[in-house]
Amino acid sequence: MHLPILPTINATLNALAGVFLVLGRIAIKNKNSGRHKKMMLCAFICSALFLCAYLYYHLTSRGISHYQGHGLSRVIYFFVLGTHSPLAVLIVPFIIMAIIYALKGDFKKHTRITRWLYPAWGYVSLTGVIVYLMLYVFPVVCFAQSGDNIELGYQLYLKYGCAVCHGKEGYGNGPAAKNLYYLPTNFHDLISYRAGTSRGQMKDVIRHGLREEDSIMPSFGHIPDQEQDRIVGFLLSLQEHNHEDVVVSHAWVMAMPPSSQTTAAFMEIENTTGQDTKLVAVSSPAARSVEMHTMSQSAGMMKMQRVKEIRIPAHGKVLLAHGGYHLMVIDLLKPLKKEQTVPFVLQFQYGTKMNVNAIVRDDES
Ligand code: HEC
Ligand SMILES: [Cu+2]
Repeated sequence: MHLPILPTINATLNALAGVFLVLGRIAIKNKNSGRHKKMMLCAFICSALFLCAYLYYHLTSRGISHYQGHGLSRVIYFFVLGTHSPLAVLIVPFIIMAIIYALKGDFKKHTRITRWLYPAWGYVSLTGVIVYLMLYVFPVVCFAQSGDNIELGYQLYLKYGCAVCHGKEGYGNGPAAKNLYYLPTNFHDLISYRAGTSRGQMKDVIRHGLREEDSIMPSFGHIPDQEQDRIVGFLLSLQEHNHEDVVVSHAWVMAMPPSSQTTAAFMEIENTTGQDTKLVAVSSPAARSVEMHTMSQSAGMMKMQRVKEIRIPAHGKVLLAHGGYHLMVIDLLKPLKKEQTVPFVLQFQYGTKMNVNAIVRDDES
């Protein structure tokens, strides 16, 4: 969960101020005025720091944070914020007055102020925390896209027939595409969008179709709202995968005597995104087929075994190397020469493809 640092500090200061206020209140109820003084001083410092940080944040950050919720929660948010901010400023002179009277020993006047200052200050601290939770924490928790949701979005994409035009992998090359005057959008290619690439813009297209007279993109307003969101989540993931997020390095092919028609290829695959991905297929124009293999031990012997996919975890790296995962290059069309490069096409989940050139060299291990 990525939360902005300054608002997080502000919320913490508010929460601390609230705790000190309560402790200070308990102390004075128990007639422990020394402790009361310390606690109220701490509350004052927390609130003063908060006010400075709050002003600093709002003077320096360009955009104002907009609340993302709808309906009742939006009303609550604006009520809470609408009372929190003015009250936070309003109580400052009264806090200072209360402190001055306390220092002078004029406790009659001190309590006259604190009788209502206490709940007001408490309200400001509490609502400071609530505003923060509504603005930064709940949206992240409630709207975060998990890997499962994207998979689900893909299922819905197939279910509602988007693939007929846009293709199974979102490249805009479905079976119906060739009969259309306008090519369906290739979701991997940001330039091919006409209405826009953001979540809201795509949802608008799904709901209303493309509102241009020559458009063929139909309206899918009958799809339930939540399912539209899921589909858009999937489409967004295709855009993300376009941004060089999987990095392949050190690709090489084992040099073999000319008589051998089979060899193996190795490489390092790094996933720099926050989302797991899978290598689902590999091909090469230099061979009839390329299979993904792993080594496993059975009855004390190492054995090769074909696998359907290789998972590359989020922010993780998978090494295709001796004794582990590797690519079997089967039925070479021509014998390979040393130092020659062999092109491979790696295909990842949801159709992201990647070209990799591997160099032919001797086995060094
Ligand atoms: C009948 C074919 C067809 C089907 C089915 C179809 N689309 Fe489209 N879609 C298109 C075409 C064609 C475009 C390109 C826009 C244009 O020029 O009309 C497009 C464009 C889009 C765009 C991008 C709009 C832009 O900014 O350019 C989105 C998003 C989209 N489609 C989503 C979907 C989703 C989601 C589904 C399934 C629920 C779907 N489409 C089903 C034909 C189709
Ligand atoms: Cu093998």
